[in-house]
Amino acid sequence: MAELPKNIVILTGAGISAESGLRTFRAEDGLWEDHPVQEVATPEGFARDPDLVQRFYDERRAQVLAAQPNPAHEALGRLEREFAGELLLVTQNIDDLHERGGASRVLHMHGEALSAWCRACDARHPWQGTLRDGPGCPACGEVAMRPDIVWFGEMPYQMERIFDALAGADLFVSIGTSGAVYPAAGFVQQAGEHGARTLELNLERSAGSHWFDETRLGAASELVPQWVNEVLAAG
Ligand code: BJW
Repeated sequence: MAELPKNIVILTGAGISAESGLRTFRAEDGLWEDHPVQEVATPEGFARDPDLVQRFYDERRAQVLAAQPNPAHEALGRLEREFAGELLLVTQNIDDLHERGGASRVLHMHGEALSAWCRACDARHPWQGTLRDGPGCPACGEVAMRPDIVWFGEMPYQMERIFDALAGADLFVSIGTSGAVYPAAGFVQQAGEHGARTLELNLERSAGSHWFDETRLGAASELVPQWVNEVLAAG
């Protein structure tokens, strides 16, 4: 390890949940194979065929509920409990495996599979069942619930808080993401411009790999516990 970090921002992507059995997006067996992205992950796709999109996310919700956290999630939970400095865990993932791995302060910038959003009254509700049969909103009763997911063309959640954290970080760590989707793909540059050291942990080099000070290649379940041990041992 170089200098002892005091303020860490971590960004995770689908790769950290791959070893929990949740498929990544851009791998050969990626989710988008059966469903072109325009069909299931845009507001226009939802307007065109809401039943297809609700069915797609009903299935994703069931997969999330059946999955278990792996050693990478658990290591980040341990880091949150034991690291003495500032820590922000930002995930692009819609699963709750970070929380079940022991992290309590997780920012889901692309939304959550286990949450539903009422377009009529803007309320969000924890949701484990189907949305396909058009349930009424528990708050206002309207039948206007959609998955609480950030689709292409929509604004990710809590960007201001994330940009503030990136500006104050002295270490930015990106785990299991291809760097193909913005604004998350640009976080490494933003953190670097503010003077943070930048580290990538991924199975293969991401699209923005050249922006990182250091890249470690391998499975998240091995690299993440190893890195967490280093940070905690240094502190
Ligand atoms: C392992 C591993 C193991 C595997 N261990 N590693 C042109 C230029 C720039 C931007 C745009 C553009 N045209 C359009 C845009 C904007 C657009 C965008 O980025 N499009 C790109 C396609 C270019 N972005 C948006 O529309 C976003 N909104 C936006 O920009 O608003 C305006 C704005 C302006 C200013 C500031 C802020 C905002 C919204 C993006 C919403 C993304 N939504 C999705 C789907 C919803 C969630 C869901 O259904 O699950 O989110 S898309 C999908 O991609 C999902 C993911 O969160 C996201 C990122 O994917 P991720 O996590 O990187 O997964 P993979 O599969 O790509 O990579 C996995 C990696 O893991 C791989 O590298 C593997 O090697 C690795 N791996 N096993 C370690 N065991």
